Amino acid sequence: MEEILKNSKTSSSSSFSVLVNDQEKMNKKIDELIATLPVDSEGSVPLYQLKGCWYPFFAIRGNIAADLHFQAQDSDIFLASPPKSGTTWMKALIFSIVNRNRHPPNENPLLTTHPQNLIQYIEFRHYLNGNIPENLDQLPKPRLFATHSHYASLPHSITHSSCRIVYICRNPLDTFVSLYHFLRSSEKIQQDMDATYEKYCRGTIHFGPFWDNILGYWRASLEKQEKVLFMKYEDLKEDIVFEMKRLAKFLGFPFSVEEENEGLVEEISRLCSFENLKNLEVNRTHKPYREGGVSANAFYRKGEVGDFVNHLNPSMVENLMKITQEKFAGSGLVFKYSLDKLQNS
Ligand code: PAP
Repeated sequence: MEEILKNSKTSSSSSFSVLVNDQEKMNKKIDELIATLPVDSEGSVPLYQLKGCWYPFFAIRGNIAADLHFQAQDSDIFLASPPKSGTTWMKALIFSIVNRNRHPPNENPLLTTHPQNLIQYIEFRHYLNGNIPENLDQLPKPRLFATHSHYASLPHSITHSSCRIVYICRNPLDTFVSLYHFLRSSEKIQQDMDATYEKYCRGTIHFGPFWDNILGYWRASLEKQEKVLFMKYEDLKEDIVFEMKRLAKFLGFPFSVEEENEGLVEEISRLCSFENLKNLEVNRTHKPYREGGVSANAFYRKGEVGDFVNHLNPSMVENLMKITQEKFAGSGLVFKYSLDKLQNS
């Protein structure tokens, strides 16, 4: 993709931006590139592999378009995650922390807006189907975006600017169980647990392989601490106040001593908690959270660490733990599988 980007820059007689701002030329480039990509058609939706990441059909065009067109600003904040890792929670937290002076907790738009609509995915909302968005410059600063892309396949401008990336992930067992339930409800196809499990283990799953998605951001967070903050769902569950302070500091919106003394951190944590969000009218409805989207309540299921024990048999657990151990060997990465018992991956 960067090759195309380079070629675009040199072959355009006028300018790079003229070339990539033209929707027709963009579509042509996207089509050309997609035709060269490996495809997996075994699952409920076709997946395309780009730079190691398996994109579902509804995200591949957008990712390429964003790579060719998106201009990151240094103040931008990106939330990155593998699907079903706590993204909705983090969207609520980041939005509330960054906008707390504009929107105090009792007037927070979260009370009436689904978190998924407050921070939108770059590859399948802003650049959906490869369409160039018109309104990105009008978004309030700092602009907030989300992505499920791997670090290696992020749009070029994101990795090559000083914008910040917060990454959230979760142990592979709970992530798989959450994904399985979500695919069942969102793709309205009877998903077979064994077949979905096989695909998950093979890596040919939405934005997989799961382990590569995580390792890319893990390594980037070690190399560029000011750019990438690496967070885990289980840590948030264990000590939300500590993790929120860490997050706010990284984002450049640290809580002041006065705010901490007033209990603002706890107040925002309660607003964004699973129990509170799940029960708000905007989130508990079966109606789509946006036109053509899945039910608003599909993003809230159990919100627990360790729920995998209720869904996976021992051999599935053992196998996934073994793969995880092999993939993360030497990386220093460990996950918690329940909150009272730490098991290293
Ligand atoms: P996405 O990738 O489609 O955006 P994402 O929000 O990352 O989904 O994951 C959904 C999971 O987060 C669900 O987990 P479960 O299936 O194991 O229950 C969902 O319940 C959980 N979740 C959503 N909101 C919260 C929250 N405020 N606190 C904790 N967990 C949450």
